[in-house]
Amino acid sequence: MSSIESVSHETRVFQPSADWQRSAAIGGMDAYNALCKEAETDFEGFWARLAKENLQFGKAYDKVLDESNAPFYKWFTGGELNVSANCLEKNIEAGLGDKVALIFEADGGEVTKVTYQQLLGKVSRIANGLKSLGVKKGDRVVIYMPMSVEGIAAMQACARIGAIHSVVFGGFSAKALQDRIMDTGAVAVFTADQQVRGGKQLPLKAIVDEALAMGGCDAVKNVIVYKRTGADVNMQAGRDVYMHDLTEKQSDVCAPVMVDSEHPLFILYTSGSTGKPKGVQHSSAGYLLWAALTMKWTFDIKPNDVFWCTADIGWITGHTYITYGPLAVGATQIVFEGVPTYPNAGRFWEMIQRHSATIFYTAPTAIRSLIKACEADEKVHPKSYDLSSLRLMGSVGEPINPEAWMWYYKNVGGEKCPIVDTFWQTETGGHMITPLPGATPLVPGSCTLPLPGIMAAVVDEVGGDLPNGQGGILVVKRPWPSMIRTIWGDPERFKKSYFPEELGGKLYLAGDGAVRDKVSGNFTIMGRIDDVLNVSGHRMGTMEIESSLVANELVAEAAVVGRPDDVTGEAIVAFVVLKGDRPTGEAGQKLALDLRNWVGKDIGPIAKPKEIRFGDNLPKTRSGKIMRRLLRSLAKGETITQDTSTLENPAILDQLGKPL
Ligand code: 6R9
Repeated sequence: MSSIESVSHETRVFQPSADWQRSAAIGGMDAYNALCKEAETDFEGFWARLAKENLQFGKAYDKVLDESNAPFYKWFTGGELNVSANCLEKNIEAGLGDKVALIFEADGGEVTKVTYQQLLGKVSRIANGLKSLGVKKGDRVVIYMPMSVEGIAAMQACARIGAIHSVVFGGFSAKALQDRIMDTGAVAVFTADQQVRGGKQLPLKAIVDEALAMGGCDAVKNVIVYKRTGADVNMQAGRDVYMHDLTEKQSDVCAPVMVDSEHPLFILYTSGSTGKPKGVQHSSAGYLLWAALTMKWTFDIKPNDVFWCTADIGWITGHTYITYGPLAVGATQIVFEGVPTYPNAGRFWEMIQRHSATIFYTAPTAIRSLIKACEADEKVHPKSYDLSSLRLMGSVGEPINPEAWMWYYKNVGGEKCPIVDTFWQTETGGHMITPLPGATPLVPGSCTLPLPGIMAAVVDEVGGDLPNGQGGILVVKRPWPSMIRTIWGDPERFKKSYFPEELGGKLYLAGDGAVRDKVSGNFTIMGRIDDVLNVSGHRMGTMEIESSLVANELVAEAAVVGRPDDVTGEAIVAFVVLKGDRPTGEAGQKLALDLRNWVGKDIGPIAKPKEIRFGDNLPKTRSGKIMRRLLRSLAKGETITQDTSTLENPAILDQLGKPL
């Protein structure tokens, strides 16, 4: 793996084949350039045309883009639609009722197929069930569920009645769940008795009980429990109901509730640079338009494709490229409950073979861990499987290093499948910068060019354009339909976080650094410029983890930084000052373990620091600011060559430089 980090200057370029150029939704750079031109010359006309081709409105909109209250942009105002009807009835009316929508594969390997007609029935019964509990348009519903047909159907059911869902990833703790239930003011929570991953059962309902018992969740009237394993769980009379009991007596017809184009479809929490996660609010029409369109443009989705996005519905990738995008375009997709390494690290390849997947979309961290696994065991190497059904592959969540890209290209794609390295964010709703498989020359490690209509740019600290070749701040200069609308309950924070005055107040600040290639103009993402880490493709705020650590009664102060990691991209390293004496040896190891588990319990296992070091103090400037750049060097094991003259206490560096 060491060779992977050593490649820095990328000269390899892979041109789209003639076949791809002929058959793709956007075939060739001329077609791409023409679309970009159309967006530049008639911005609103461009989006109006695409909305007409991709969305079914119940009531026509009056205005494409309302900028009167910028940066609170509004799209397709005055229009009404239903997102679930756009994903279900629309396809059934087009003759796809018997087409398989979902191929669900359980952790243990059992396969269930659900057609569009069947899915409509399921969604409608859940929607009617919600209505029978009194849930109505605009109410918030938290979904804390495993990867399942029921999880997707619950999201669609909310959309059907205009309830706003907020999915919380099944790996988050009771505390994190409680925070989100309180912040949204949810009236109902969907969960399962247990979640099954890698052959292990994990409690979900018990965690919901714990979250609700913490208080502050009085708005929750009902907990709807999907029976996944049949394990014994506590059911509180009058509050808790099994999903099958709620839905089996319901009609499978439920008229979709029309909502305004701007009606919030969902709230999804993500980490920012302060301690409190942000509830990213998305719209209905604009969001759905981009979900559908990027399925066509980036993934070139065709009627016979078998699409597979390996994300969890608890993340934005699972929202846009499982629950909404593939269904909006009438695709067949694989939904997977388990993990890539169970029963062995060949699971992904075996599933591609079993279901003849044609489009495969996963994260660099998964690829890197599978490279390691197959280096150790030939049997789980992709070459031991028939992957010839694949025609296109994608990557998302973090930068993909060129060597992992090459391995994916050669060993999984057989050197014939383009890779779309899709840069985007929870806030952007869908892809922003990505190659198009029939047009863009591919460069390993670069997400290449913005999609048509996305005015991405690299600027300096005051918002001035930078020339290609010069690294800077990634921004988007014009609004786009699927952009974040606000932070739930905190419009001021929305403005400050994403449209900062320092940049002039009009540019969308992505939070990443980027550089464009001098010749091609290709973008390469250089990582976050704020205090956000990317661990296995999951965003974690350093402040969030620090707050958790200092909430422990033994901890006086904590600083968290990221360190490059072969498999997870970044690893969390925490520097901790205790209220009592600094422990060493075994006592130190023991306390480090306790604190890791503390954070795991407080936020969730994904937030556990990989390493903890104890010090008598932290390196601070004379004004008391923690010098994180020094801590980053120490975490990497580098000798400090930076200027430390502004440091209050230089001796501390020795102490913090050594692992426990
Ligand atoms: C979709 C998703 C967003 C952050 C983003 C950036 C990083 C995502 C990337 C990428 C380089 C890519 N990121 N895709 N960096 N190349 N193709 O991951 O959303 O969880 O909100 O994370 O992830 O740093 O700002 P989210």
